[in-house]
Amino acid sequence: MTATQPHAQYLRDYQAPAFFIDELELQVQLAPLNTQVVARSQVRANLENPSDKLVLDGIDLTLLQVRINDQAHSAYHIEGEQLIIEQLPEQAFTLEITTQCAPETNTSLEGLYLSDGAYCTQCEAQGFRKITYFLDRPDVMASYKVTIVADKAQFPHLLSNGNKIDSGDLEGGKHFATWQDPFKKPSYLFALVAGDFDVLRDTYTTTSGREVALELYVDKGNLSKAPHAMASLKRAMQWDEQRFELEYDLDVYMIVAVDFFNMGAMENKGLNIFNSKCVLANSETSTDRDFHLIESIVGHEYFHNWTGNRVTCRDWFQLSLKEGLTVFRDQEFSSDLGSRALNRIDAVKVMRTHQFAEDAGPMAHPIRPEKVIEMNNFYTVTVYDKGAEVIRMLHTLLGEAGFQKGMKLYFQRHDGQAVTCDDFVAAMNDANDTDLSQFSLWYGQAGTPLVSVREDYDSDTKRYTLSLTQTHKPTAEQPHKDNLLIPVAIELLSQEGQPMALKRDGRELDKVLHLSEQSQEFVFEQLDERPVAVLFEDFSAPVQVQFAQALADQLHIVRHASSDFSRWDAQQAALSYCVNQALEQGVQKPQLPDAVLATLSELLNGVLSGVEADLALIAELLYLPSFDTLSSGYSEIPVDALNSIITAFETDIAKHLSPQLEAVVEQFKDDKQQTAQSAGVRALLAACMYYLARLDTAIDYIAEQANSGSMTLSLAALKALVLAQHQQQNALLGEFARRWADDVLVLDKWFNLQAMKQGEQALCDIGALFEHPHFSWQNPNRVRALLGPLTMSNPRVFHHQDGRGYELLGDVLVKLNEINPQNASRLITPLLAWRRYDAGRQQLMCAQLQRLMALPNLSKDLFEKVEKALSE
Ligand code: B3K
Ligand code: ZN
Repeated sequence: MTATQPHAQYLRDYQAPAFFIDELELQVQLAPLNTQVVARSQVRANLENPSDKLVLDGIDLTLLQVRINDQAHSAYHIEGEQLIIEQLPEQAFTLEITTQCAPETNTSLEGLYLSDGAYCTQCEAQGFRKITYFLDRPDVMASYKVTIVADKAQFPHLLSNGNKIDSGDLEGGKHFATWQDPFKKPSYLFALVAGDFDVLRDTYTTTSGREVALELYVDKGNLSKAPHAMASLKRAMQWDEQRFELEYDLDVYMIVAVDFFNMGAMENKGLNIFNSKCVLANSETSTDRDFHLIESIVGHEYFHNWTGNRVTCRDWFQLSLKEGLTVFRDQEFSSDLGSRALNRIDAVKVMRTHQFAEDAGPMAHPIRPEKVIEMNNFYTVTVYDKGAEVIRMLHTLLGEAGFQKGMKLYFQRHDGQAVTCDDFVAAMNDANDTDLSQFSLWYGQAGTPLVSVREDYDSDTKRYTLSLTQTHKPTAEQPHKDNLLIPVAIELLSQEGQPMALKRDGRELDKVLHLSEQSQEFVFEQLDERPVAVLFEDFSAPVQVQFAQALADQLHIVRHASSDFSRWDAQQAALSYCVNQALEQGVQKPQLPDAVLATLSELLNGVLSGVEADLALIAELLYLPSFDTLSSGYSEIPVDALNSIITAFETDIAKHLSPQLEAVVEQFKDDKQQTAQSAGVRALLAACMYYLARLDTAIDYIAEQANSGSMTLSLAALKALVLAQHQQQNALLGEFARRWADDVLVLDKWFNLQAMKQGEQALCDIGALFEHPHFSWQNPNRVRALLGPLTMSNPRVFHHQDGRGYELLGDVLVKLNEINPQNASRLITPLLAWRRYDAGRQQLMCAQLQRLMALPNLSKDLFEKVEKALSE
């Protein structure tokens, strides 16, 4: 934290380091308040960028000693967060630095800290500098040898990256372990863990015959919740071999689960550290979504071993090089193993709900940002999820074979290096002998492109013309934009619902149109009737689409599109259209058009008769777009009107479909299996309860599900009752809390449910939970469990015009600014969008931002966002 104005770093100022560190030996003597770290580095001057000073990064460290070539050295001084060493020997030398740090008081959960009695580390992006003074930047890659010393009884497991090469007992009940990592790595991939765990062990044999030991470390007593993550890891290893021909490269792969963790997980070489929420699962305590998420995150961290660790980033502006690509890989993993359509729906919801909003606010940035104050602020939906969409567009343009050729060349050229996004695109470009120069603009341009569509069918000539125009609104810090290369995948449906051939000049055309100019016309011939166009099939580009497609055509797509994703997408478009119509007409009692209700009814009849077999997909088709997704269509968000239209439409659905919803509930029973089919049944039952809870007709059934023994159904039932403000909600929530009082992860779910409460009393009830004996300001999962649902998906309570929701978030941020700035900075997001609300709300939200800005010790993390939000 800093009292002075933090300064920004710019991509354009990148310079190679003045020194390299080729080898690092760390000796770490663990103690809660005075852990001693001796760091012995082999330093080499970079002759291409010489300097007579070695400038190392370090934060919250007590410096005890500096030695050069085994002699005490005194020509150094500390300036802010840097140690500057002078009078250096020429070219190469050994530098030994002794420091102390205090893991016990490190509540930032960055660097070395204690999580419930276990030591662990988080170094990405710049946490290593809280462990020792170092060149803490990803283009400095060293081989690490690490010795850990700690009390043996308290910390029987001492872990670090690579292979254990030595261990033994020491005096005073202590012991040690020495680890060596054969691969050079940047400091952000360093990890150390010491604790008392239960271990689940397994092995995996790679295609080339290497046997890898797999070890999953969990808190004592949690072993029964580890097998799913282990099985997921083995599936990920196998999938990466089959689809990308990439094998694991060390003898051991370790995963440690800890309760105190800022994010989901971290891909440290050979020693992943995970938020326990992203590892632990069993069928009693976890939802189907938890199982799915764990598999995808275990996969994601594993896939980083190649895309991130073997080839890493030159500097942090290149973060999407590893994150966009690895998200793309984990999405493909989930899609190959499960339902491609559902995975695509999930990914697109994130884009439309969160990424488009980021693009529309003060934190808008390209997937390769140009200016950063606090790097932790850039682990964003833009860098990750839009980054993955950019990779997906490359995949769409080059095809699987071309994309894999590009990947091969990328590894061939850059294995063991720290490189840039341009290097990645160059490999894709060269391997395919193509020209990706216009495409590469996606890396540097912020904002969501808008594609406007006009269509024309001429029955005389049988020609159908699509006219597409791309426009790019200015975003924060980027007034001027270029035209991009936008892949537009299409399908044309006949009036019967059959796919029609795409032809011009008698030739069959590719289904992916390339929109590269500002406006282009695409003509299709030999069409005997007016086609219904499915555009941006599978969300082929991360854009917003403006297309006045008739409601009847949208519903035709819901019924007939070949892509299940596009069926859902058209349903969302139809519902958004209806919301917008109701808003424009300003009617007192908005009603869903009969045609929409008829389509939903038809879908449910299809389920009941067995025609619609993908129940999870139908469940998705039953929901309206979220409040945030709908908001993205308006420059000033009509909060109250949107809320009442959503309520009115949902009540319409409940009333009109109740006979079928009840019939579904009657016909489909949960068999408690962990299969996709059974999860589909549960997803559909959850959707039924969501609506039926409003009618009071199926309350006994719903109350029964709250205690059904399936966490998915239990949560869905409780959520339905909470949202409907049913009188039974408190009794059932109380029962749930008593039943799961000892399970931290399930208690988080209980906090989630509390934060979904509706009505005038809700905010008071939620505020009171900060005093709950199970609430902890230090545990990010707990803080987010309460704040996340309230601020992100409870707009009626959070955006209540009395401003108490904003004030509560302000109070939380003031507090977290001191305890855990990274967590604070993630929770502030809803306030940043203050300019998109009405004058009254603007004033109330802005007051909270100004309150933060006035804090004497505002963290860099919050400063960067608050300053942008206020000055935009
Ligand atoms: N690379 C980490 C995220 C680190 C976040 C630092 N604030 C997890 C991941 O994306 O795999
Ligand atoms: Zn990642």
